[in-house]
Amino acid sequence: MADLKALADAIIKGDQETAVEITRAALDEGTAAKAVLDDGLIAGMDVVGVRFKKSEIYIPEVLIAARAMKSAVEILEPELAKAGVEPTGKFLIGTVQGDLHDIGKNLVAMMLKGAGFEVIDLGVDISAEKFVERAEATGVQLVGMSALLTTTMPGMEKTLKALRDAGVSAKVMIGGAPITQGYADKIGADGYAADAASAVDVAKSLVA
Ligand code: B1M
Repeated sequence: MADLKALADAIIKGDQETAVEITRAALDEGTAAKAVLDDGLIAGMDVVGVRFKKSEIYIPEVLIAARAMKSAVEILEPELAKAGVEPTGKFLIGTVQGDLHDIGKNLVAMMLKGAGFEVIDLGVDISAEKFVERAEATGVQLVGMSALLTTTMPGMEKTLKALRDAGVSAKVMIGGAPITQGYADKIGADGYAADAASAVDVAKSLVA
């Protein structure tokens, strides 16, 4: 039986080798990729977040944990994607300008792929102009924005306005730790999701 607690501990310690090893072993013995993600990787990263907030650890430790998480997530990605069904829609996603956080955004992208969306991932620090240019060029049905900083949240409103001003008809959904349904309503976004799993439900409902 895979030790997902040990996996969470490996993420907390930033032990990339052990995180990758346990992730592979868990998949080999048939543990569901979603359980490895939720009970191992995300559980570990949650602890990292709490410790960072309390200043018990600092940015280098967080970066090392993030690197371990990224390597393990890369192993999980094909398994999560396999759970997908038919192509559901085209989804453009990125982290807004000034914001370099991408772990959550990558998870959302991965879950969307798993649910059958074709995902175009723009990466981090994406300007409103870039979102508009790529949305127009790709003809996506959905544009998703992620923000992890209260200081970069206004980039969502700016991007949404730029998309509307340019006549882009794609539905827009937003998410990230500081984002709420209230904020989504305030700026006029079509959808909000608190986590990667509900992002899939919201995206599906928006293209239905
Ligand atoms: Co940063 N950081 N960070 N950081 N960091 C936070 C966000 C912070 C809350 C930590 C804290 O103080 N407790 C804080 C923000 C405070 C605030 O604004 N209120 C913070 C800060 C201050 C900073 C810096 C300013 C620190 C500094 O330099 N002084 C700096 C900013 C850099 C920048 O972006 N310009 C910074 C830097 C970094 C690192 C580079 C070290 C690293 C990022 C590495 C990377 O992403 N590649 C990092 C990390 C790792 C964190 C924490 C610890 C973890 C974030 C994370 O990956 N969580 C974070 C504390 C925390 O959140 N607990 C913190 C795991 C991830 C799975 O969750 O991203 O929330 P999350 O995604 C979820 C949902 O939000 C949702 O689904 C995801 C999966 O379930 N979701 C969506 C996300 N996007 C969505 C989009 C959707 C739908 C749902 O639709 C499109």
